Amino acid sequence: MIRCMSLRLAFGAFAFAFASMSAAAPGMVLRYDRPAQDNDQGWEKEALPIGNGRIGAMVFGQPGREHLQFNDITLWTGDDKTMGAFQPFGDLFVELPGHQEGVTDYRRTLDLERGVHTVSYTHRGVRYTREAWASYPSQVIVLRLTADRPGQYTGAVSLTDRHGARLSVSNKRLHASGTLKGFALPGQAASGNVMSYASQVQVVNEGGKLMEDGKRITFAGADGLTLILGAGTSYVLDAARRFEGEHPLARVTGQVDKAAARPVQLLRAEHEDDFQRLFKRVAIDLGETPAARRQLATDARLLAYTTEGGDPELEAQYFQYGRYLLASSSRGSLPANLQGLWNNNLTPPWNSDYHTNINLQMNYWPAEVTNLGELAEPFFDFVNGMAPVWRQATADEFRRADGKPVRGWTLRTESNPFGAMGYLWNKTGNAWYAQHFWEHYAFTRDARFLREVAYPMMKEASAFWQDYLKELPDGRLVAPQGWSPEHGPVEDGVAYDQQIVWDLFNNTVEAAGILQVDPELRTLLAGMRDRLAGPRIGSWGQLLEWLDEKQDPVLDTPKDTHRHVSHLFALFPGRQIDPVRTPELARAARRTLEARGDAGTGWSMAWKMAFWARLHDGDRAYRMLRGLLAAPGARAAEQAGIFSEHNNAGGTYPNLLDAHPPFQIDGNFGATAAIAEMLLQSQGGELHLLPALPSHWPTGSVKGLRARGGYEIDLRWAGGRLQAATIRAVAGDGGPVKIRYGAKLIEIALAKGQGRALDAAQFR
Ligand code: FUC
Repeated sequence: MIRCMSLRLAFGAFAFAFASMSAAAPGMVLRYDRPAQDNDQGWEKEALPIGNGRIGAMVFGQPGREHLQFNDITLWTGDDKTMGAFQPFGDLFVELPGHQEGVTDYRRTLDLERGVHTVSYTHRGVRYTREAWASYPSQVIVLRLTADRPGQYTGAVSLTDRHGARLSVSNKRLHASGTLKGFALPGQAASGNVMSYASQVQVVNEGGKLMEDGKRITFAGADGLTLILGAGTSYVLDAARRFEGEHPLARVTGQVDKAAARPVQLLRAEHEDDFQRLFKRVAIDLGETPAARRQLATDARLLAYTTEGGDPELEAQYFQYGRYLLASSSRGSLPANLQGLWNNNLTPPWNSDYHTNINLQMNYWPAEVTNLGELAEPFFDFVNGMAPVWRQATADEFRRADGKPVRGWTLRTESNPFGAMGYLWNKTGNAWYAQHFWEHYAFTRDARFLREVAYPMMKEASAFWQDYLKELPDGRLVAPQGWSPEHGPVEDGVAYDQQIVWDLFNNTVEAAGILQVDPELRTLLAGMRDRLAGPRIGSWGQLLEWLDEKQDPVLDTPKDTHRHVSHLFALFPGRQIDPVRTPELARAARRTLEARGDAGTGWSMAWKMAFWARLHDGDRAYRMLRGLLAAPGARAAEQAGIFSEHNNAGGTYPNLLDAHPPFQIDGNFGATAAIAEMLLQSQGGELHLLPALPSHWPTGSVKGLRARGGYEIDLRWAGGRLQAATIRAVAGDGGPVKIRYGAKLIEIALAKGQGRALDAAQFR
């Protein structure tokens, strides 16, 4: 607190310079003038997500029947041998007979800043309002129904369960409690999973009366209603307990009891404070949208943007939506999966699991740079929690040259939260995960985290590669039998593996240096890093994807447009290639990207956007954004010649969720990270301001981005040029900091906790 105060004093004048920004900041509200269709299509494309990082719901907003389809991120079938799938939990319905007809002035909104979904409409002269939110502090979902006239609510509340649980009702509360033991997915045998789960809904009325009617609670003549939904499972992230913890019934009952006993205004205020504390750390303004466009509902606006562009406020909102989604799907439990924590399908695409070859990592790309570093904790906990099972699977599979099992653990492409893995091995998954541990330290300078959490993990991943790398006759080291994700043959020394191992060794050497530990290991790993077969340029100027150039009709030719461009890892999220330090390799990366094209599924386009940002090509990154933030299949877009290929694949649904298709959340997270990358980079030991500012954003500002070294940064630009910057040393020890803008590099001294205002003149 004291530190904050002094920081604020130090920035007094500066806070002023940026004060006008929040007023100009574009609206952070998604808005629709009709409800979501209550079916699978509507779920995927129109319903809106709320979540507290553990439980969440898709909200449909039909006047005659509100529907919250809810999930708990830990509800999984499968076990440590069988993949299983992430499961839908159940549904909460509120029937309001008569409200399906004669509704006017309908409005449905999602407020990203407050984390509140609102539906309002007029029916027979009465204005009805419903608000829904998922509270992290109280661990329940709240649905609040009010009207501008008393006594208007007559209807029924019901709860369903998707796995055949027993449903009951008592004391104005609906209960569902069951176990997944013996539960089988359609067409599959039951797994050994004995997970127990429970959900409850308490109905609290103001005025009128409540009655229990079979398995429903009916209400008549109520002024308002508050529904408190709690849900939980017996899952525990502990391999020693076989991931089976306490029965959730007592916990869920306690959470619902406690929330139901408190005034709903307090519940909401507490939730809004909590949510805004995270969300408001970053404000962004990419320019002003013409009022006529701003007035459109979000779905119509997305269509207009798809064909014409010209909506920087929508782009800013899309950036912030990624932050909203992370805060809603990654807190205090398992990490965000392929669909965050939203799923309505017993057999979701790719099990809605943890994919190790891009998807889980991409979910966490925005965390550090957009000032939500603590939201990566579920990912770190997940990795550490799973490691015992992964170690065993790895020891069973991989041997060193001398026949002994390798040390450490590694991964297959698919994984679940009991340690089961599926599909081919993705051996550098361990090293890629390690990068996130290192980056968390790089951004936070949290020495305890480095010593106790990151370094041990990085060291173990390094041990695997010390044991597993193979020496070529010419002395170079290669990762044996790897696969450039989902592309080409399995063979030695694929570029993707080489670059990721380089990244691991490089970061581990740096970490050991900072901690002043393991001097011999440090030397050893530095030596191995330098002997790794490195990035090479091929016959048409491309970056080679495999050790040697392929003689193939498609692979390694300019005709290859595969969506994975994994051999550019070194450019992003790695730091082995960059336009300043390794210009030739950066040119080769550009050549490869040009050939691969702009098409792809959601995550693929988001990754390419980040690649272009790292190549300092803001306009090209922006072009990718246009492709990603486009209505899938919009014919108009094809006519306009914008990414016709994309629009058959990736893109963005009316609810602004990423189309893979179907919905897959990584593209949302990747896009947010890539936009940040266009405005600020810090991977090269310097803060690079506006490294890839597109000509479409001539005027704007961003406040609160984080950079490696423990800095927080505000930027303001106009006419495509930097106007002002503030650098605050919010974490770590401060010290000299190099700051680049264009070709100009300056160095300033910044003490711990101190901030500094810079203006454009300093970069002339
Ligand atoms: C990777 C990708 C697919 C999909 C899947 C979940 O394997 O290649 O496109 O995103 O993950």
